[in-house]
Amino acid sequence: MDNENKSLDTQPIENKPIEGNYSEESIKILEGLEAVRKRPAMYIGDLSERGLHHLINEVVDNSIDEALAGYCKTIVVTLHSDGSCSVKDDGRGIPTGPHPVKKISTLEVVMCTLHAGGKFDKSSYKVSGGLHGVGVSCVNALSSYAEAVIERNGNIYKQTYSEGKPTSSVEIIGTTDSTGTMIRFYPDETIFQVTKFRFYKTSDRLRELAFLNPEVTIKIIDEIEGEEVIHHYEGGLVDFVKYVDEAATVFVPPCFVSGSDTGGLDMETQVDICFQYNSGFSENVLSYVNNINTVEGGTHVTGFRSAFTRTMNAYAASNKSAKNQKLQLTGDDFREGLTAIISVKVAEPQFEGQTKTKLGNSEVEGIVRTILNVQLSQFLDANPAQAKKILEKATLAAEARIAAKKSRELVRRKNVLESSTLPGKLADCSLRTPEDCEIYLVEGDSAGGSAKQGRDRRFQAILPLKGKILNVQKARLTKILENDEIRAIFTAIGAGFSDEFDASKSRYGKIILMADADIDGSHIRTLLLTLFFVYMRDLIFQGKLYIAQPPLYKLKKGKHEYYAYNDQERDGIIDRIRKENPRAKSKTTLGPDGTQKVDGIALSRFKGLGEMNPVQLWDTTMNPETRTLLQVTIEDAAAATKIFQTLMGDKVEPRREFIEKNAQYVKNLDV
Ligand code: 0RA
Repeated sequence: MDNENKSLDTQPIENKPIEGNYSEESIKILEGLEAVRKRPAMYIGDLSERGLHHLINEVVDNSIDEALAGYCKTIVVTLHSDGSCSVKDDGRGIPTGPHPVKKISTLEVVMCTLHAGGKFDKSSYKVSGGLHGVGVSCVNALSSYAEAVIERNGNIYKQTYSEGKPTSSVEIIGTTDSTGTMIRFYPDETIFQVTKFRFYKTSDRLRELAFLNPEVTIKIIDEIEGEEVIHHYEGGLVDFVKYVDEAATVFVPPCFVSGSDTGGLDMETQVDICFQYNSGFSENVLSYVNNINTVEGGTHVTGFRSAFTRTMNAYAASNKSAKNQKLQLTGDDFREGLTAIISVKVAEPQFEGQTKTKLGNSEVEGIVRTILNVQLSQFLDANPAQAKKILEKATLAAEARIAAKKSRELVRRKNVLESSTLPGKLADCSLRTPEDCEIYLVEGDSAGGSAKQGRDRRFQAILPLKGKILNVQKARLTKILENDEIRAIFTAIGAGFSDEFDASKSRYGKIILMADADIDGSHIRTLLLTLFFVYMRDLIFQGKLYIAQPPLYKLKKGKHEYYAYNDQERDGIIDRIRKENPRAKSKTTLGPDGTQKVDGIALSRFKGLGEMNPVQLWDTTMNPETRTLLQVTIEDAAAATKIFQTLMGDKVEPRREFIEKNAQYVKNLDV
């Protein structure tokens, strides 16, 4: 996989789990962990690599809770060479004595009963929790084998499990001076599509947790790769903001705001915010509730935005320079080049929205607003030089916005008499039902031409793009709107722009990026992904963005043609043909056109999309019956933001380092 797909993740859509097949016979009440094994996707989202890594998050979240309660300092996550994962913490240890209600060991209740993962004492509330917050018992249920080792009361206790059921009682296996919990699990190979843990995937989430919880130290050991890393950030959100903006030019250093309030309810809501400005033009706001990335925002983000705009405007009004007197600065103006992290800890979070990542608690909006209003105006008063820089930046943004509006109005007026404003280069499809339609954004006019001829024009539209599109990370709105290629993309999709963008209005159900499998193609894909990430992110969240996978090789033996999408497939096809033709002598010859012949098999490498004729392009890359599409998903918004800042930001050195570090991904693509 190439580097651009690392955190803005892609997965083959064929492997998507089929969820909730509620035939009549399956409607019966399932009790306990059997339910988890029968419908695993309902509990952990899916059974792909993502679901697999959720297992680690679920276990770590319990240790984070223990840390937030003030009892745990260090968490060690080990990816063992036998394929298992263990999570060890130095908290109080899961109680092993009899459970007050169930009478059996509390450890067994926690490990083997659904939703029994929470704390039993009411004084502390559970603040962390994975996306699904299903607890360690689900992890146990989805493991072929698991064990818990508890250090508590001077003893070391151990219990083992298989498929979520205990295979031993809680036994004392030694004595100890320390306390803590160790849970080791072997993901069930009959349930997950993949069971190999990946270091970087594990590390990305644990780094994020370490930024959000500066009191903990999280160590990750990969026994297979021999890698080891310690995440501990004393600076918390300040370090987080610096990390995200590492490749950007920062001109207002981090401002940290922190406080808590009950908002008139029983429990305190803790608010931590950190922001800084870089010389770029996009807004990067990452928000968290109880360590969960709230990609759909919610009341905490609303509170942040309104307080930010209000306080900034109030300051601008009382510190008017001659220039900005005439300008009305908007929230957008203040958010150009802003990187901010908002982290709140809420006792009883209500999650709403399509993906349950939008905070609904109404009291939180006011709590965030009040804390930010007070502390942000204190910051501005105490740092007049920084405040001036922010105002200057916002003023420039406002001027550009007004100029952009004027040119947009001009464009609109010009088009009044035209019935259709679709771009001339677009070969649209004939169907008008978006969910059935797809658009290919194709690199280069020649590939665009082949695609236009090869497509099924009923439901496939083609938009050829000329050369490299504009890097939206480095350009201001006005310039972006002046760019023909980008305008063509926006008008073809037809879902609006910027503030008015509404992904549900997309004219196509699938937007498919199709570029060559070489360095240039990879760069174009990254630029396009950046455009979608920054300006059309909801299309990604709604699962509408895809990457086409053209083959790398064509093999021909007699009348038969085969396509291979990687070296492994190519070798597999050669082996198969050889087995079917056992008498063929092993020899290699070179054809006149440079085509290699191995045992009479003509092997050619596709250098680019343009090399395929329309029929080949249809067969290999566009025919829904035979093609492979990678769906673009944002699994880790923080990591994705960081990657785009690095790849597209203005500092060269971090970009070079990043590409070198991820060279193996780049290489896979270019071999
Ligand atoms: C229930 C009660 C107490 C601690 C825990 C669970 C606990 C769970 C996990 C899971 C991973 N690490 C953990 N550490 C602690 C409180 C026990 C007490 O009052 O001593």
